[in-house]
Amino acid sequence: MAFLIEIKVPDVGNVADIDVVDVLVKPGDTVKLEQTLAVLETDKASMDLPASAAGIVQELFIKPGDKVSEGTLVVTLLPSTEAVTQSVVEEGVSMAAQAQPVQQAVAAAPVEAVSVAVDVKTESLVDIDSARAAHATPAVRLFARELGVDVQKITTGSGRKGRILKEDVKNFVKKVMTEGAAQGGSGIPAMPSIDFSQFGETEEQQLSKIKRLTGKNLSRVWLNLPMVTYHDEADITEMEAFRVALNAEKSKDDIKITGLLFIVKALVAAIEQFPQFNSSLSADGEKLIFKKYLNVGIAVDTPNGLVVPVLRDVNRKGINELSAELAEKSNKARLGKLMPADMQGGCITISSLGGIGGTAFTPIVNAPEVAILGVTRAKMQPVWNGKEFVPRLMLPLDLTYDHRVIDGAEGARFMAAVKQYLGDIRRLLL
Ligand code: CAO
Repeated sequence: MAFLIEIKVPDVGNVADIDVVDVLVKPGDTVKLEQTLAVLETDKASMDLPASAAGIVQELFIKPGDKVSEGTLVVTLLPSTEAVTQSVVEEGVSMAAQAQPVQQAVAAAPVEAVSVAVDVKTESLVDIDSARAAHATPAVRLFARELGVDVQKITTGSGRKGRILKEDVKNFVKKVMTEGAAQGGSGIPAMPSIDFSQFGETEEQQLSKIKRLTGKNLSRVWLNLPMVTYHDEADITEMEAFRVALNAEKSKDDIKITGLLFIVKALVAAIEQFPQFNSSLSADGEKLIFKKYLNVGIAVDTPNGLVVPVLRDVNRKGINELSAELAEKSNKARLGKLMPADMQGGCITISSLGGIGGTAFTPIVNAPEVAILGVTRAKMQPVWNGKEFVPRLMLPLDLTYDHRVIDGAEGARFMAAVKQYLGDIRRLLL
């Protein structure tokens, strides 16, 4: 009498009416141990039914579309030495060890059938779309889709027989994020890591928090904004004479008036003529947002790095009031006592290196602002007045702007206005 092995749906954890989405064998097929017989799906997961016995399919009891529960007969197998041997050869020693009890059960059974419950494991989930390729289950695919991951890009899965599990999707995302961060914007290759100690003695120093944050922001702006820097010089001979005279009137304890505040006032007057310099692009790049307030950020060099406190409503304040405000904020900046609110709401920034030197530089726009004015050291220069060379104090100015918002001609006109106000500060009263 031929013995038949009955393979039934095992205990799948109190779930009834499980859908049969695919049946992967037909009568006459030789089934190896662990070969997937069918694919079942609940509303939470998809699972394959691997054969825990080898043999030849005698009869199939399920078809796609059926509903099954624990104990439902799936298939009967005719024991076949060839199938078992094949399983042993192909699956290796561990599989052979699993096959053995089945063989023994078949040999010992005096009756027609031996029931073998199918072992269903979560990690044996298969893809119902392509059960034979069996890379990932629908649940894992859905998870991957939610994260925007193409599962085809995950080349190796850590599940049984290389199947892709949720963990693999998570690891893939981590890897891409890490590489992306190292790679930087626009797919630019990461800088190589170099062991400098091979060339001589070195010492590592942690960057300050400000430097790290500023660095990230500057890189982001550098990569996102098409920036142009326009250079010019303003004749500040009279302005400087006036400033020196004003300071001469002050007592030793009064706050000195710095040339920077005249530049702030000239900038503000020019902005009132060219309001696009007091705007920001909307995040989608479709709209310009014009600001009706006028706050100017001043880049301040501190031991911990660069910070930009904001002078508020500069169009409504006089130079004395602004002098006090700049002194207070730059002191607070150097002592590391600025609050976040002190650095928010800027409309345009001035970066002045004039106290140190320089002839020109290219400052980076403090986005979402659209322009920044760089200032370097004023110096006496011979200037041709039509008849002769005369000594004039010339202040180098560098205007960097976001070219998506400001055209080159607008940038040049704006700078001409700034120069005009600095060249004759009486115009600030007009
Ligand atoms: N030309 C010639 N002399 C200048 C000058 C210029 N453009 N700007 C300043 N000076 C002089 C000042 O008159 C002052 O001279 P006295 O000591 O004789 O009075 C001296 O240089 C020092 O000025 P200061 O830099 O301390 O003061 P400030 O008001 O001009 O600037 C501040 C204030 C806070 C902007 C400045 O101290 C600072 O931190 N600058 C660095 C900003 C920076 O790092 N920018 C780079 C950012 S990277 O994009």
